[in-house]
Amino acid sequence: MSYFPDVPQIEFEGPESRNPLAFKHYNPDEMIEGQNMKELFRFAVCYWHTFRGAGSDPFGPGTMQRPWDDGSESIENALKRVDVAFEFISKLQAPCYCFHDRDVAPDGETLAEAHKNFDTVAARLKEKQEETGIKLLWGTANLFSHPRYMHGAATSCNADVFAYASSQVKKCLEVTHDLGGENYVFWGGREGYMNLYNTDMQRELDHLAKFMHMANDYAKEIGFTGQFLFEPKPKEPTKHQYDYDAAACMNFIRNYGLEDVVKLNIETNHATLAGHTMMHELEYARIQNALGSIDANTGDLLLGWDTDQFPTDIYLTTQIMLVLLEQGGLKPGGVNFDAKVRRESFEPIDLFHAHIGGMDAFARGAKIAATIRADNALSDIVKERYASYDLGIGAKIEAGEVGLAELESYMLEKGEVDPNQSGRQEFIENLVNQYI
Ligand code: XUL
Ligand code: CO
Repeated sequence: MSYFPDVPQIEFEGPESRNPLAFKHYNPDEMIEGQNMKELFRFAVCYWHTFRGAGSDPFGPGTMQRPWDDGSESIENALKRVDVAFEFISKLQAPCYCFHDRDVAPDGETLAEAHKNFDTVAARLKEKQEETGIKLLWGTANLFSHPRYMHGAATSCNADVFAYASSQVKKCLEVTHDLGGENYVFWGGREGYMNLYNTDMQRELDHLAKFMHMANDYAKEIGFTGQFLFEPKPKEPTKHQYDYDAAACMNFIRNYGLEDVVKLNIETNHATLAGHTMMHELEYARIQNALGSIDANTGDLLLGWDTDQFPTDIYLTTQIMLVLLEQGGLKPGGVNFDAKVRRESFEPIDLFHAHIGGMDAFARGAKIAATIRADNALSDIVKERYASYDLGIGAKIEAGEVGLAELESYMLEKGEVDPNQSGRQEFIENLVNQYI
């Protein structure tokens, strides 16, 4: 039984191919800086947008045609979706997938029923993983959709909600562990606030830290050695999310002694909502040894909300890959397409076009970034720009050999600084264009 009978296995055909159902640049076996593309990207398909997204927006209901889905919350429907998902992911040659507990399995009237549903569907997921070799990049618990989470989960003012969220995470950690998940994500859903008049920020942050330590203790207890990841996001749904950006997350992580426990899952459109570029967020995380994984998508500068579009911009993927290659890849993390097809792209085939385009955009970005790096085109410029710190007074500053008094004597004797050099911004932008 095939759910995509008209779609063949998607293969690499090369840049000259005009086949929309073929890769032009993503070639799983092609080597980039010593790793094949499959291992370099570790592409993941996300369950929520791809298999649960119906295409609704604030102005109207869903538009998606998903002939296999009867729209119900039955176990049968959920199990059938697993078969659809694994056929899709296999045909796409994506090595991994990601889920929230409530994407894959129906919620229950009670927590016990929800756990039971999750177990039933997880058993099918496991079977399919074994059959296809597809791996779970990360699991996560949905601690934001159900109305009980209206005030947040770990930062809710209601202690019972904290307890419910903890139970959900406990279960989801167990299932993720059982499915061999390599990471576990905490996106802070509704962990934030709308108004400080009714909010005890200190208490909420302390609670969030307690929650993370409990999760870590439990992960150790069950032998889950996967990487914990925070996913920064500045706004949506709350006005101010606690995990605003990589810097805010790092401060929280250090403040509460979680630096050996949590890294970051950086998402493109979350970076731009925070007023940063993706490259900024990635580099900020990388230099602190906290870049764990990425959620690949893009926003729309004119719309300005979290549109979760598929990434097709080669400049964007080139910038991302410059940072990822500098780090030597993301393992055990990967590139998860937290992206959805547009509401107007309602046919199943659009799911293939979207993912193929995203994978090709990353492959192309990687090839461009690798050439820039092989030529030392940017690194030579950067090295040269800071050369004054390699010798003389700069070297002494870096080595901690001088203080303000020595620097004053140095400058009193010298009188004026060596002339500044041009930053050559336009020259460098032109140079990058030569590689694109
Ligand atoms: C929300 C978002 C989530 C997380 C997982 O903006 O990105 O889908 O990736 O909870
Ligand atoms: Co995300």
